[in-house]
Amino acid sequence: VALEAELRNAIEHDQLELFYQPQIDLRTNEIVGAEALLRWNRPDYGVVAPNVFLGTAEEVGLILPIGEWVIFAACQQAKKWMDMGLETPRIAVNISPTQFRKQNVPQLLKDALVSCSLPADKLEIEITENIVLHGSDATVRDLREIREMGIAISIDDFGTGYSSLAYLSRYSVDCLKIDRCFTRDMMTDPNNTVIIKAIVGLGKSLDLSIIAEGVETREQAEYLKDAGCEMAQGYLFGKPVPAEDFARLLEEQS
Ligand code: G
Ligand code: G
Ligand code: MN
Ligand code: NA
Repeated sequence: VALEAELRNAIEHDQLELFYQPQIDLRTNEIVGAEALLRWNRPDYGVVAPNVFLGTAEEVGLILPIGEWVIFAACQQAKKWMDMGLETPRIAVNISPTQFRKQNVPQLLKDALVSCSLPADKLEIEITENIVLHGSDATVRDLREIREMGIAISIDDFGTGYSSLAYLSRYSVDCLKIDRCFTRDMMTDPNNTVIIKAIVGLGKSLDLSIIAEGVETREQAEYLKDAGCEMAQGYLFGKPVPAEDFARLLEEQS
């Protein structure tokens, strides 16, 4: 209950912030995307990571106002970078299954794009397989509508969910994000390299792009590139950083 009250307070008092982590094209080493990751600047505690408070936020329904805030904040930021003349990549925001169940996500995204005058191709959403596992017809319609707007859809933590692969043909998605757990042990566990190659092959045959998460070493990046993986995200290329720091990364490459 204490956390809930403070979390309400956090929204009202501007304590939420988005950090941005670069997504890299493995062939050109250019930044081609950014994942927006939520942080809570909690007075007396410092920066709090989302897994500390998003569970509670889900339970008490605060994920809805927080999720709305995230969408608008990311769109505002992307527009700001564009107005600064920076070559602005697509920004990916995480959307939880609860948001899809309880909110009109397509409408929210549309409102955010319009109010920020942001082109749809600058926005991407990340959803998990669990969204599609119990996917109602309404979810199918929502995802289709979002994609028809020109917003890209990624499957986050791909390979860790419990859903069948059938949804990949039923739902139109653009990108699979290979979960960090496969990248982490890939140089020591041959099973993981087999899984990575399988995901890349699946992506190619379904015409989806593939990004590997949690890339921490050159060796991993080289291996992924050779396996046909196009993009990567991870500490090797950059940790999630505040917007001003991310703008500096964009300046460096333009
Ligand atoms: O930034 P970090 O690696 O600590 O994020 C931990 C988890 O929190 C990740 O699984 C990420 O998807 C999730 N997360 C981060 N930001 C958001 C957000 O804005 N909304 C939702 N729903 N999840 C987020
Ligand atoms: O579930 P999701 O992919 O949205 O979570 C992203 C989380 O992974 C963020 O909390 C981010 O800080 C973390 N992360 C991003 N890159 C790396 C990495 O290279 N290594 C590790 N250990 N964590 C990472
Ligand atoms: Mn994510
Ligand atoms: Na992930």
